[in-house]
Amino acid sequence: MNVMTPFQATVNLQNGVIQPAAPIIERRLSHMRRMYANTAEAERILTEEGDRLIYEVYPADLPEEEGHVLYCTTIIHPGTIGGEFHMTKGHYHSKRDRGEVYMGLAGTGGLLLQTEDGQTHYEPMVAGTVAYVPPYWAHRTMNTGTEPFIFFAAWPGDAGHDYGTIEELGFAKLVMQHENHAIVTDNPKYGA
Ligand code: M6P
Ligand code: ZN
Repeated sequence: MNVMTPFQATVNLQNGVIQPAAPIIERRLSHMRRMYANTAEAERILTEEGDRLIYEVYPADLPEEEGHVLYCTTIIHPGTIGGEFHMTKGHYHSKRDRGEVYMGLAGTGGLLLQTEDGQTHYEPMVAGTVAYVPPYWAHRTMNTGTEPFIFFAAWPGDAGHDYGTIEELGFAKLVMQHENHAIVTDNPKYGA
């Protein structure tokens, strides 16, 4: 039996920084250039404006093993690409029957979910929203506001991240800016 010493960490509720934490993960537009529906606009931004920082993840320094509960914060910076809100890559869990829980800490955002058998779901999120990701649902979050959108996440240590399925197929829905709010539209490229 490997008994870990209990510990605590602090989440800064204004900027999402966890201390102590493992090294920060930075996701820039170049890491997800084909994930935005308007790929031409993504390429234009990369060429003319540079490699935008889309989001950052502060992960707890914990083993990715069965029995542990992993956690992190994610900070998605505000902005759009061809009208599509800045978002995470999104993933299924490698072990599909593992769930996850999110809690909004600051800003305004959304959680887009889908299953492999074609169900889709969208939940808006603000500070204090607890959104549950049941087993089998792929999940992606987006910033639908004008300030950083910050949320906390916790999930089973052996869940794993499957990015490949989303990289290949995308999400069936897009979350787009329409006047001053978010609308969920069909992804014309989904399954194409
Ligand atoms: C949430 C959790 C993390 C995930 C992060 C960024 O905080 O689901 O596991 O890493 O969002 O999302 P992604 O890994 O899809 O880029
Ligand atoms: Zn997850």
